[in-house]
Amino acid sequence: MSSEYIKFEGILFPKGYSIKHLKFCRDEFVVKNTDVIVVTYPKSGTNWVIEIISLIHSKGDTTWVQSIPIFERSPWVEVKASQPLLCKKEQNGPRFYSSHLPIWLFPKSYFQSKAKIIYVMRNPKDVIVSLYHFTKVLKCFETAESVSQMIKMFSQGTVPFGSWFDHTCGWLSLRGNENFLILTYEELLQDLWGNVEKICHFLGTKLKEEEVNLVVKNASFSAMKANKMSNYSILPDEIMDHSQGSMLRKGIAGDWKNHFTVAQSEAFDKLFQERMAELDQRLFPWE
Ligand code: PPS
Repeated sequence: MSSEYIKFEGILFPKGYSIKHLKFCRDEFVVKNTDVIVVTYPKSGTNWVIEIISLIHSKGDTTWVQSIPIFERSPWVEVKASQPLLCKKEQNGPRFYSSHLPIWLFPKSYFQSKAKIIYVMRNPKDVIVSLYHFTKVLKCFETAESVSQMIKMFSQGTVPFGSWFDHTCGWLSLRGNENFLILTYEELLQDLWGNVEKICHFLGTKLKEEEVNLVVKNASFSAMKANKMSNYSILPDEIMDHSQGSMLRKGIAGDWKNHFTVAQSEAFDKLFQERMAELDQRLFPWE
């Protein structure tokens, strides 16, 4: 499965990524104090949080989210094609961008900045399922033959962006920093309203109650699925095979129960315990 990926510093990246750009991104990209960055391991709720911060920025108004593609509102810093968007003169508030990079490949300048990072985590078993389905859709990912194969590759870290365990442990080392907010996909599902308020507080944005209501309504799974600027349907067939599924697939917690056998689940739980034992388990509020 990994033969067509590129490798940088031992981490696999999808086809089309550039090692030169990944080096530039780590060593030379200049993070600004005013930047707001959504950082995630893939399939953890990145686009959901981008939609939420876009809507917070426009106080719940949908003009921006319905006119500009989500990947232009918050471009991927590790993708070379994003550079012109990231270098655009700052307009109307902070620069938003996203990243799946592990902390050790992230722009070094961030660590001397006051930029804000929102780190989103999700039950890795649901990440596996989401990733398994998405490998059939996104053409720069190599299609996984089965959930079983995906569990194996994921457990070994031989998937794009490397090991979930290393990614999560690396970024969680920043917990407690005032410019670092941790969210989980499961908590967003349970209480979107409360989490929108939490994000507003983190960003220093004050919204009226009716504006928070609009953010919640317009960032719902159904609203995003219906918005062609947020659902990736505008990407050409060379990039995404829309006949195989979509970015907004199910949008639920616990879909792993429909895909894992009992033995697979137990083995993964054991691995999770081994790799994450030293961290406070309350950081991982999922079943
Ligand atoms: S990516 O490709 O890594 O950027 O994907 P990412 O955005 O991180 O994660 C995709 C999953 O997030 C779900 N999603 C949502 N769930 C609930 N509500 C909303 N609004 C929402 N938006 C995106 C999306 O459906 C993917 O999860 P699965 O389990 O595949 O449905």
